[in-house]
Amino acid sequence: MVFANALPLIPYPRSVTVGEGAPLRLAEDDADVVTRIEAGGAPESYTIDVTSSSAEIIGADAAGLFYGQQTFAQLVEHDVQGRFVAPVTIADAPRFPYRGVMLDIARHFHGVEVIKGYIDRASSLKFNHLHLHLSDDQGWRLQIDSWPLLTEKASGTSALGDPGGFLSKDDFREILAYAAARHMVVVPEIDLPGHTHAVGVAYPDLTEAPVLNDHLVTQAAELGQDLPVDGEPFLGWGVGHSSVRIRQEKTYDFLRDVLGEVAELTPGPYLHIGGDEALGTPKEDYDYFIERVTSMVRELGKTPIAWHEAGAAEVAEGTIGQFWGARTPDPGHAAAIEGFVARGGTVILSPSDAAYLDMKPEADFPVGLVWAGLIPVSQSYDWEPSEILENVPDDAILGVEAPLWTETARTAADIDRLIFPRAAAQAEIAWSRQAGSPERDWDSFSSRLGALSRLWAASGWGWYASPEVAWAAV
Ligand code: TNX
Repeated sequence: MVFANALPLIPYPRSVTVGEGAPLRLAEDDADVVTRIEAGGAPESYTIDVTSSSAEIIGADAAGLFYGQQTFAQLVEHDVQGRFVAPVTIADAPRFPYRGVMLDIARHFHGVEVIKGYIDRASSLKFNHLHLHLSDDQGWRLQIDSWPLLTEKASGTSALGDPGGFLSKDDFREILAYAAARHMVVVPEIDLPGHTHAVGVAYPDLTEAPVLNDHLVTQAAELGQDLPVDGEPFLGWGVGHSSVRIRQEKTYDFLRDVLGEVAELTPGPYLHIGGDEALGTPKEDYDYFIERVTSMVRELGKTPIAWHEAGAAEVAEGTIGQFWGARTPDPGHAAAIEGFVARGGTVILSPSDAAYLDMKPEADFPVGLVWAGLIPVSQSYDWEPSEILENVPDDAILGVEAPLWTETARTAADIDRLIFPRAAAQAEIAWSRQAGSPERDWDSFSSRLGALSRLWAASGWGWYASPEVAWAAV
């Protein structure tokens, strides 16, 4: 079988030819590895050529060279004499241009150092977009000069009463630069019109009073969490109770300022406006809001992204939809996402029962949620982007994103054990050839995954040692 010979690479490259001869011994400083950029190939593509006497990594662009270096790092082996690489020729290019991870720094605030660590981990797997969820009911996490009370009054706490925090603009710029150096585009999200309880803690006349739904009330009782109280920090994690005031002009003055500052800070092309779980908002108001705010983002010079619910409204032309339904979608969710495509937009796939990094992998796992089911590693690997949404043509799929919501993820160690190893599965789905191709198969993936733990251990990164995988001794 093909996979028995597959090298321990994730995501698996497009073409790998094992060479002949003795391995190449590497100098301590990698001085014998030649790297260069040769324009002309596909964006982000690269080649690697290792013989017994030489090693060369050629990127079609700077990102391609960076990805070639990430692959090369996975090829390096060790023995008593030091480091070596076996002869091999690789030609590689990504399947999708958008390969994202999301980090929610609103439910639990995670600061610059943790975010940089998240970038290190993600970029090593060739993810090229970092979506930052910057605001939610529990806190506002980015400095906004024109509305300073957002961070002064509404960033002090996290879910469960844990400490909060926020990113200053300089912090944000530091993250942008760190991400750019690792070829990751930052996608900022200001979640609207729901998930805005924190806005009302800072500016009460911008938000509606909480609208409680039955699920929220039952869940809060089960978890022993308080219900949201207008104007007070919210320490629980029930959703769907908050909204900005949609039928007043002041809200749009506020949003023009906030989204304007975020757009000005951010060099990338995208601005995510949320749009999910506005459960207490009348449909007419929601539709009016989405139409207006996606157009506003366009006027600010950015491409709007919104969660799939927004596709049921008249989103601005070209708005990108992010699907978070199940791999076998509820018909309503599938219909909503088609709205983006009908208006010239594309789709990012984040199927919650496979790509959600915050779901527990097993029932007694110490962190994580379970609303989309348990997601063992094998299930996280078990999906094919072109097979989720029947009426979305393949060329309308921009890519794949793996979100990490942080209701329960309080520490960097919690983040590690939720994202690894399942982020590696999403990386392969986003980069490698489609399901059914050689190596894009659980037996191959899981055996290659077992070897990756060496690299993670050497980098000081934690992971969940799933019993489904035969892990290499580290
Ligand atoms: C659903 S996915 C949400 C988030 C929660 C998450 C927890 C989405 C667009 N909304 O508000 O944090 O579930 O898994």
